[in-house]
Amino acid sequence: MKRFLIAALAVTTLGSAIATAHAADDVRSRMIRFGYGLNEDSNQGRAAKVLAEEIAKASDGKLKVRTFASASLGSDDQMQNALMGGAQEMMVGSTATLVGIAKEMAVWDTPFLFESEKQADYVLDGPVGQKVMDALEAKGLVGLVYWENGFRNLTNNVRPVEKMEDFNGIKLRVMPNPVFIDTFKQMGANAVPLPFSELFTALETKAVDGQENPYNTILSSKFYEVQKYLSVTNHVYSPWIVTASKRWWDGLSETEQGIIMDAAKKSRDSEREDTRAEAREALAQIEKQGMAVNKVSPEEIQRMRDQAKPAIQTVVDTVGEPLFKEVQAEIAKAPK
Ligand code: 2Q2
Repeated sequence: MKRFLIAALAVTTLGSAIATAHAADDVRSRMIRFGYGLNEDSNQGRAAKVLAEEIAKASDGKLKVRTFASASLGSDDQMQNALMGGAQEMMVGSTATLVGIAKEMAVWDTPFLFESEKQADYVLDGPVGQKVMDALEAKGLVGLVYWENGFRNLTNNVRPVEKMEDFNGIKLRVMPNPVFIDTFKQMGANAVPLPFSELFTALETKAVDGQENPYNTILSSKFYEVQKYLSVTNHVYSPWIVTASKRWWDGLSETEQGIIMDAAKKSRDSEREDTRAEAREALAQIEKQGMAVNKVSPEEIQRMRDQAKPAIQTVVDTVGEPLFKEVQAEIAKAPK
């Protein structure tokens, strides 16, 4: 009996030793460089920290994420190229800056596409959101999850934008993307494409008069220091997307990929919660910082929607009618 117990114990110990060795083999010590454009003290920075912590926790510290804020590894475009070439492992950035790489991404730039965050979550996390993400693979990128950047609003130094004509002559920085350029040209603005990393300086030196971004970014990037008017338009919902270098990703074990994917989903859920909580408080804070805020009337928003229609056609021409329609069908099914 005693001998049997010892034998059984030995087998169990040996078994778990083998299991441990196997798991250890599956997760190697790795350093993951994760870059992003906003500063550390932003919704993007906080979520990057969550992602790094979750990955460390699930890998017993073997997968170490080093985060690089404020575009210190480069602008969105530069980082995307580094990922494709395998010189950087991961990043988060705007889907809008990926359009030159995967044209399907332009579908998210459709002006006034989503009406609520709930609708956006449903479509982005559903099959069509996945399909758009999958278009990155052939280009050397792996899309993991969408985070929320949010509904975009307008700031400038010339005048409060209360009606469409107020856009006239405003030099407006837009994301380097054909749909954004087109949308604001339609409005009558002088649309100037610039990477986000150059935006604060461009506003400060008056190279441009204005820009458009969610409340969270206007606050965390301190645009209130260099901008006078904020006009509430909610003209488009911007997602962020967490991506990995496919070259690097393909060399990971399934266990490692699973750990990173699970952590990415956790970061997505907490990032959206954090972003929405911050957005609810942000406008009051922006006003406190001295910006003059005006809400554009529903009638004027409707005029802007009508005026933006040619830009919607640009989206359809870019992504193809089938994908555009698929997105519309998902929106129709989505909760409001
Ligand atoms: O205006 C922009 O470019 C921003 O909305 C984005 O947040 C920006 O591109 C970030 O992705 C920077 O990492």
